[in-house]
Amino acid sequence: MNFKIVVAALATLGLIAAAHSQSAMRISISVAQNSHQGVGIDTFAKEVETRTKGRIKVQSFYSGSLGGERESIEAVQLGTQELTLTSTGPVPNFVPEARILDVPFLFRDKAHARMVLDGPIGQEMLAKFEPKGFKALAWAENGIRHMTNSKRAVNAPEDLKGLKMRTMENPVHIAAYKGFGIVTTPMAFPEVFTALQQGTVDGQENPLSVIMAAKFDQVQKHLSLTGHVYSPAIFLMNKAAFDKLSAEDKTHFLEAARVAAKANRARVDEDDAKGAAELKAKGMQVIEVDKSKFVAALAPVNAEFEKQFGKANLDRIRAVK
Ligand code: EAX
Repeated sequence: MNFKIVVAALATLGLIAAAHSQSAMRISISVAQNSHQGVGIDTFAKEVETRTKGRIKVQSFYSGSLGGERESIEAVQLGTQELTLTSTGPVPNFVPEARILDVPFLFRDKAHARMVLDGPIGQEMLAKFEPKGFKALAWAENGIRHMTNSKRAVNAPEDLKGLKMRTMENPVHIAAYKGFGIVTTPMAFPEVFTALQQGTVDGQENPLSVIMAAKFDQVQKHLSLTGHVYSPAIFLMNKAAFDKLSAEDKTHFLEAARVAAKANRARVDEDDAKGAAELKAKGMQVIEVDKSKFVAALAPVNAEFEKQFGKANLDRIRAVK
């Protein structure tokens, strides 16, 4: 046999073996693929693959198939999973400084929140993840949260008293919702549909994007457009996995996350534009509320938050225009 051919054949085999041994990185979300977060991670995976000319592949996992958000963040911190896109719900358990972003009625609207997150305040916050074992690639968006339940129409804050609601595992949300008189039950997202279906809890709160993606209309009757809190999302990567990348690939990952966040936010806007009508068509009662009453009901809790987070820090966020 011609020696050169053997060498060429072995080299080819070697290349194939090398290509195969380079397993894909993993990224997860807790909601379904057909969602604002699905668009986010699918765009990210595609962008990484294109920008690295196929050298690096990212495989997407949806619907909490790798675990809920807290478990995914833990896995990314440990490095058993490279990446996740998560709401900031469980993030304060890892990076306490991020709590301030979950304060109810802090942001005027999505545009305000995006400006804060993409500006100096948000970028300073991303850096706080590094000492905890994460590379925070970019802010993305979960959306503005509204309340649903199966018990009664919630028109005013008084109607919330005694409602048993699932909350995220987030200390700021829990404190605030207790302030409304809600009986709070923190729970990981993958368990929520069944808990609502079985009546373990009466309600939950989430952006329209999540309510639609999770089909909560099948198990919840009343939707109140409370818009009580903005819910950021974040692309997190295991820090060691990021540090191992070449300088060029690091840029590719950061750029991919930025492009993905844009696609994710665009889908949130689409969902917000059509969500109320779509959920109504599916049988939900959609209630426009007087938001100022809900803001007023939280005044005592907000005074607490001002003490806890510092009025100057909250004002710095409020002042962004
Ligand atoms: O990130 O847990 C939640 O309610 C989150 O909003 C949801 O998993 C999407």
